[in-house]
Amino acid sequence: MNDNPPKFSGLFSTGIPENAPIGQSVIRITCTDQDIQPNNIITYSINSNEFEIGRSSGEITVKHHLDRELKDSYTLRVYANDGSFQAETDVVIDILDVNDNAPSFTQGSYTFSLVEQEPSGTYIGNIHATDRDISGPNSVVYYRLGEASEFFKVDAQTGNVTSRMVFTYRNVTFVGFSENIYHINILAIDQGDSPLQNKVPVTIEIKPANKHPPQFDQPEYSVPVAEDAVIGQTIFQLNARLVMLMKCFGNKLKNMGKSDIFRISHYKKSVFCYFSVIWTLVLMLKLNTTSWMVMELLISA
Ligand SMILES: [Ca+2]
Ligand SMILES: [Ca+2]
Ligand SMILES: [Ca+2]
Ligand SMILES: [Ca+2]
Repeated sequence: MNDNPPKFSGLFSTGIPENAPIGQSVIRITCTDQDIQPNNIITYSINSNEFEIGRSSGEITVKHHLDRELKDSYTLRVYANDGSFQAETDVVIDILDVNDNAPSFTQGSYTFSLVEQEPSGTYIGNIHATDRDISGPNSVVYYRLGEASEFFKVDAQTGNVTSRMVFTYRNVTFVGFSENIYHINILAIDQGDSPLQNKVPVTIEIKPANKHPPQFDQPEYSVPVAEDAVIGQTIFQLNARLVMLMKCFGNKLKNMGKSDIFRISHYKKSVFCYFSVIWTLVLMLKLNTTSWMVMELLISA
């Protein structure tokens, strides 16, 4: 007579590599039942998409491809049935990492610039790659140049790109002249047993040095304004040399003061042979000296 339920013969847990093929054995579940046949014949079952169990063998096998980067552990409910009684237990299956992800750069390409005449070893930019494998050698990334270079190097750990020489900007004579542009490839390689790698193109453009940085003639200008100054009145005008330098280097004037009262403005006036714009400070509102006496505007180039 069937009066003894099946009993699992222990706790079951195991690990399996994420690249285990379909059908691979994971663990064998065993039960004891003190009855005699047929009342000790156990039928096993589980509810899982990834694993299946042999109904009479109790052997759990892989049913679908696994991916540790999607799910790194399964807890399966296993049922053992002797026709009258059903016992249940949990089986923990840890998915073990395999180095199946190559490092991936945070950008598809990188573009940096370097000013000429900077010393060898100057920092140019940083490249970075990540790796989806588990922390440890499978996802520890180091960097190196795809091809040996006498011009640039990359730090294996940080991904910092630096120069190996002093560059001189070459004056371009026509559009599309690429003498000042360098192309290199940088590899990111993981440290798995079978290392995986990825490559990224890096463009470095040599820029001309700003040999004549714009300078104001005075550290500070004090300009008296009559309280009955009219709107649109020119308060202050930058000198021609400064305007020319600003135009040369593409800098913009910034009005960081009370822009609702004064406006940094420019208007056309063909005074200079190269530049037809003069930068001026123009009054925008009627002044009210009861509320303030001194106003500061910061102009930067
Ligand atoms: Ca039984
Ligand atoms: Ca994977
Ligand atoms: Ca992996
Ligand atoms: Ca990896």
